[in-house]
Amino acid sequence: MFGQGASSTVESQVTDIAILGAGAVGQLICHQLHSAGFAVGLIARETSASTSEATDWQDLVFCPLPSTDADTDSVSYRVPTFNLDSTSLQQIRLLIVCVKAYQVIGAISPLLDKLSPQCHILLLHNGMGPHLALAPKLQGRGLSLGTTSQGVLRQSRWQVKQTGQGLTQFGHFTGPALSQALRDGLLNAIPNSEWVEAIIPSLWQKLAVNAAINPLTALHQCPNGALAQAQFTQTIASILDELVEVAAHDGIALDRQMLEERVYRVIELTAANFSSMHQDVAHHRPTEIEQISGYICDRASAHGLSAATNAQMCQAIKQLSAITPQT
Ligand code: KPL
Repeated sequence: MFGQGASSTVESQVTDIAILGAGAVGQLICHQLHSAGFAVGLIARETSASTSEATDWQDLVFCPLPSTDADTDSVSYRVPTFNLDSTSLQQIRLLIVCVKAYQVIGAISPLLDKLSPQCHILLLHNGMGPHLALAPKLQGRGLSLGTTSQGVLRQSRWQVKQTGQGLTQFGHFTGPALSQALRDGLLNAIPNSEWVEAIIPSLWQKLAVNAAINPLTALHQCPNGALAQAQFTQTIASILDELVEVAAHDGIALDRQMLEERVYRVIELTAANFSSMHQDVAHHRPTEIEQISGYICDRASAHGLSAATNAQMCQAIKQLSAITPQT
C-alpha cells in the first residue's frame, strides 16, 4: 500500500541520516539520499488518526523508507511509521532539519538530549535566525546551514513532484565540521549542490530573493511573475537597498546589482509559481515573515538602522494573517 502505513515499532533501525520534517523539501531530500544508497529515515509529527492533522512536536515518529516507487516525474513512498526509540536516534550521524523556519527550535528541542553527541545538524529552510537560537543549545555538536532552490510540490501527503533543479548550497557554521564522507555523500545525492566556504553570504542572497518576492506575492495574491510589473519596481528596490545596507553592517558585502538581477531571474523562471508565503497565507498557515523580512528588521535595529520597507512588509503580512485565521 502506498501512503501512510500502519504504526508499528522496531527494535532498532540503522540510519546514517535522518530528515526532520516531512514537507515537500524533506521528502524530496529523503528520496534523493535514499536513491544514492544512504540508510535514511524521515522524522515527522504523528498525525492524529481521527483528524489527519499533525500533532505537536513532542509526538514525533520515525518513518524509514523501505522502498520507493518512482515514475518519471513523481515519487511515492511506502511509509510505515515507527516509534522513535533512543537506539535509532543514537545511530543518526546527520540530522537534516527541513521544517519551516519558525518550527526549527520547537521541532529539534525534544530530540537534542536523545541524539548522539557526535550527530551533526544541518538546517535547511527559508529565512534566517534559527541558527542563532540553536547554536547555544548544541551541546558540542556541529552545525551546518544550507539553502535550496530545488522546486518541489507536494501532491498528496506522501507524494512529491520535483518541479525545478535549482542550486542547493551547504556550508559549515559552528562546532565540529561534518565528516568529509557525509559531505561528499550529500553533494553526490543532491543534484546541482555545492559546499561553500562561507555559507552566511549565500543565505543572505537567498534571503534577498525571499524578502523581495514572498511578502509582495502574498499581499497582492499574485504569482511570482506578476512582480515584473513596473508598479513593484520601487518596492523591490527599497527592500534590496535596506537588506544590502544591513548585511554590510553585519560584515557581509553583497553585490546590489547582482542581487537585483538574481531576484528578477527568479521572478522570470518561476513566473507561474505561487511563492511559499502566498500559499501559506492562502491556506491560513503561519508564515515565515519573521525569519525573512523580520530578520532584516531585527538586524537593522541591532545596528541602529531603519529598514522601513521590510518593516512595512512584516506588518502587512502579520495583519493579513490576523484576518485570515490560522489552522
Ligand atoms: O523560495 C521561494 C519561495 O516561494 O519560498 C521562491 C524562490 C520565491 C520561489 O517561489
